[in-house]
Formats: sequence, C-alpha cells, structure tokens
Amino acid sequence: MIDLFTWSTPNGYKASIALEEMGLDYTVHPIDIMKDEQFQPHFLKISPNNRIPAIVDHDTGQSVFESGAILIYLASKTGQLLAKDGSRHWQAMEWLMWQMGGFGPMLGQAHHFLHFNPGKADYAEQRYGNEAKRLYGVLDRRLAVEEYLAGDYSIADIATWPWAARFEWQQIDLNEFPNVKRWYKAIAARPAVQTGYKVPNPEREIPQVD
Ligand SMILES: N[C@@H](CCC(=O)N[C@@H](CS)C(=O)NCC(=O)O)C(=O)O
Repeated sequence: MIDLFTWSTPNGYKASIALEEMGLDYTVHPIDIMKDEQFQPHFLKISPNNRIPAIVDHDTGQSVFESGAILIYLASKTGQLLAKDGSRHWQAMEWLMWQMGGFGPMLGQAHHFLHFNPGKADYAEQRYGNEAKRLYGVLDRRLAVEEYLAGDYSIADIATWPWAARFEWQQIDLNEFPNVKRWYKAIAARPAVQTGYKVPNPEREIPQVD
C-alpha cells in the first residue's frame, strides 16, 4: 500500500495518474495548499520543500518527494511505463527532465502572471507568455515525429500532460499545435488518466478541446 499526499494541481495529477496507470493500491491524503497544509510538520518530514506530491511506500518503507522522482520510483517498482534501458529509456528521461526543468516551471509562472495576476507586470506576462508558446512549439515538433514523447506512452507523457491540461490558463490555443492536440486528446481518453484527474477532488473535469 502507498500513501499519496497530493492536491488538485498538475504536479499532483502526475502521481495519481501514474498510480492509476500502474494499477497500484494507494490511499489519498489531501494536502490543501490553499490552507497552507503543506507546512504541517508530519508532511514536512516526507516533503521538506513543502510541496505536493509526495508518497510513502509501506512495502519498502521508502518516502519520495518531487514528482519526477516519484514517477521514476513507481516505474522502477513496477517495471511499467519506462523502457528498462537503451535509447527509449534515455529519451523518456530527457523529456521527463525537460518537463521538470522547463515546461512545468515556466508554465507555472505563466499561470501566476497571465491567469491569476493579469495587468500587474507586462514584462512578466510577455516573458512567460512567449516562453509558453516556445515550449509548446518544442513539444509539437517532438510529437510530429513520435506518437508519444519516448515512442510508447511513458512517465514522460504522464509528467507533461497535466501541465498541457491547463492550456486555457496559459492562453494557449491547442489548434495552433496540432500534434500536441492529437496527443492531448489521446491521453485524455485513457481511463486511468480520467480517474487520476479526479484525485483528490472528484469534481474536477479534464478540459476538452474540439
Ligand atoms: N518540483 C516539484 C514542484 C511541486 C510543486 O510546485 N507543487 C505545488 C503544487 S503544483 C505546491 O505544493 N505548492 C505549495 C507551495 O508552494 O507552498 C515537483 O515536481 O514535485
């Protein structure tokens, strides 16, 4: 059994979607970051950077924070959704790190300035709006030559897709990125993604594109 500490955010969805895809049993512990629950001492013991998601695997006694590390941990535990070695393994790692270092952090800033605080900082809105478009272009070019980021569906897609699901907050029109749109819809149709997206809030609906 695995304990999952999470909230309804892109980084949280990565963990719940992976657990669903891999068919692992888990117990959800909501950490309401709007109420500063991420600063509770019991949570800081397993996630010292006060951020969700985090897991505790009671089979092994291992706790893991940072969504990328959680995805690699779960893939290693189950042997699923990450090629064991060779080129496809390293492609998945490349795109996972691209998401962790670029797509997630830059889009997080786009949410901050474009969605939550419009009109407060023109430079920041331009900077992160342009960076969002650039990153979607990178993703689109990759998905023009591969069905998924590392060939087969993998933890790299699970890391990236929940951030693309906030395209409206980022002022991104997925029709301008047809390969991303095709990939987005294919992943949105997966039952495990639909279930994982409702953790911990069952009322959350996946944003749809025509
Ligand atoms: N690099 C971390 C980022 C996690 C993160 O930013 N989590 C946000 C929600 S998406 C959070 O917990 N924020 C609470 C806070 O900033 O105090 C990861 O990928 O796990």
